[in-house]
Amino acid sequence: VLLRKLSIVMLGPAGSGKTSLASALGNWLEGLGYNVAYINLDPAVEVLPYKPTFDARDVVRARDVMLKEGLGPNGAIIRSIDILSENYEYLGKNLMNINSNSDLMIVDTPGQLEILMFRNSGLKLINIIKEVSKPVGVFLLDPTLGLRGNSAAVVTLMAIVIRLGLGIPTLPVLSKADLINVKSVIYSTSYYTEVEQILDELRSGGEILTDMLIEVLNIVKKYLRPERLLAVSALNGYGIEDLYKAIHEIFCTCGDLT
Ligand SMILES: Nc1nc2c(ncn2[C@@H]2O[C@H](COP(=O)(O)OP(=O)(O)O)[C@@H](O)[C@H]2O)c(=O)[nH]1
Ligand SMILES: [Mg+2]
Repeated sequence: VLLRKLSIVMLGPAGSGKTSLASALGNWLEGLGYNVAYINLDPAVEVLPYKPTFDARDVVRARDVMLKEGLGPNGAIIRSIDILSENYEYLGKNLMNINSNSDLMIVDTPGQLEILMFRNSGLKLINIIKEVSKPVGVFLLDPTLGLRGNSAAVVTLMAIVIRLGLGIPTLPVLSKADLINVKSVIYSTSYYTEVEQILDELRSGGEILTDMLIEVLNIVKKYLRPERLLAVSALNGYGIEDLYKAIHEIFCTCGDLT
């Protein structure tokens, strides 16, 4: 019987901090005595801060594809993910082995989240992870983008979209917490009051799409419970323990039906 263990899947736009957090969270878990497997699914990465247990670049390197097939960087990444997914048997066998020889897997993904979500090859990779483990997604958003109060709403909404698209429970997480005043972005300021205000305006406004917006904002409000929206720093470790607790809580409550 295959025991499907936890895998933590780092998701988010390029530069949001997936690779850094994979390393920081893995280090922290190793410090607790866990045997952590690191799965790199980014065929375009040059330098990794962790030692990959499985490395997509052993199957395909985006740079080689670029040269060989005369593609640009984006085309090369898309083609690389296609090639990776064509090797699903090899991947599945390796990940299955790794799953049984480790306590949990941390999965690092390509910057191009849209490849995972909107291409069959990307979804195939996620399916392999689902077959060999019980994945929990961590959706990272860099809060220094200037979204300010809205970071909370945006990261929560996107995590909901990912949850629907990839079919794995996904936690919204703000990265690079060392660079922000966490309190000002999270239980924010005003974030609740802001949403309440927008809702008030909408209710009295009667604009097109008003009903939809009200419902969307209500969803965001509902999922914005403080214990769900997390901020972490890969640099100084802020929030890593809380993140792991939240991941573990989801892992334990999701139930394994196989
Ligand atoms: N200050 C700070 N910088 C970070 C943190 N995490 C990542 N970075 C930086 O953000 C950039 C992108 O990080 P990376 O982990 O490669 O992002 P990825 O593309 O999502 O894998 C790099 O320059 C990192 O050094 C963090 O927690 N704090
Ligand atoms: Mg990366």
